[in-house]
Amino acid sequence: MSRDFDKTIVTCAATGSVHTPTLSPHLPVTPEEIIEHTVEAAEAGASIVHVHARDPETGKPSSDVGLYRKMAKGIKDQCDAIFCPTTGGSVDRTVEEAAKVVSELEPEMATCNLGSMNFGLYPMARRIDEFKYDWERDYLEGTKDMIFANTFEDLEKLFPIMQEAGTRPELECYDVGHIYNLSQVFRDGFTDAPLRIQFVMGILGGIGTHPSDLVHMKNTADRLFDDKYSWSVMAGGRHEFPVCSLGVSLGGDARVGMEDNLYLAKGQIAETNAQLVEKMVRIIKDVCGKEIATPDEAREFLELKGQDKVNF
Ligand code: KMH
Ligand code: ZN
Repeated sequence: MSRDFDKTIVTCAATGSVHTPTLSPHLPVTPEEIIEHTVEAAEAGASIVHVHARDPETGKPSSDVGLYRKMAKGIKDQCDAIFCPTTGGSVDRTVEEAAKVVSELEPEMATCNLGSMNFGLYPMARRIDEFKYDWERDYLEGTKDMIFANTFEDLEKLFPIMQEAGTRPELECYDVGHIYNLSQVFRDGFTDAPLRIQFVMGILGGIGTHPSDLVHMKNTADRLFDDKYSWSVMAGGRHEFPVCSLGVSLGGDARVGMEDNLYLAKGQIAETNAQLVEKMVRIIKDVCGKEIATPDEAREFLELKGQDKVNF
């Protein structure tokens, strides 16, 4: 992939649906907390903010579009970061439920997951003796017998909804097969260039976090999509910073945040998402020698419709 744009786009994924509140007392849960974390992350250099909703009382992942609308508005009132909600984060919702955030809010970007897979969160439950909320243990342990389903039929439903809303999909590829799945739906005309891929590394059920894993993902996408795509990378847990640093060195963009990783360093829990973004920004500037893209620079590069065309 050739890339004229030489700045790096940082995404902050502030809360997600992988971690549960007991794993970090700092995980933002209410719309107000998520807004505060993402606005601070944007001030620290994130030009895209990726958001999941959680039940404000219990912290459980939620598909309530009202919560998404509240967060989207709150973030837009305070900063110009690109709002990119999930369409797949919670494992137990249908494609129709997940797509409502797109058809109702018409955001500039939203995620789109490219394949079905195991999604094992259950090892995290072993670290905890006592959970804060009743749902957490079952939620994590239940992933031992759970399939994260994103079938071709689901994709063929989701892409037209995105197209209709003018929302650019952020194409989540958790393994090499997902890149081939994307190639199929791209050739079938369900989504257009420029493609924006997120390489998701280190989910139990997907590809690992070894440097050669990332190089293999990139080489495969280069071969299949050449200059029709750009990419960002994220990695779970302690692999976040090493893998993102490699990704930026290879010409990609980086995603950090509490959705993927709760620690700034071994034994040092992050208190805010902005701290994770600040660390990534330092690495990008000081180690990789690159500059950080502003939200408007990211919009132009990713060919987004603009903040004035969203419905929130
Ligand atoms: N939860 C991450 C592993 C999404 O939200 O649709 C990937 C993700 C996908 O962020
Ligand atoms: Zn997500």
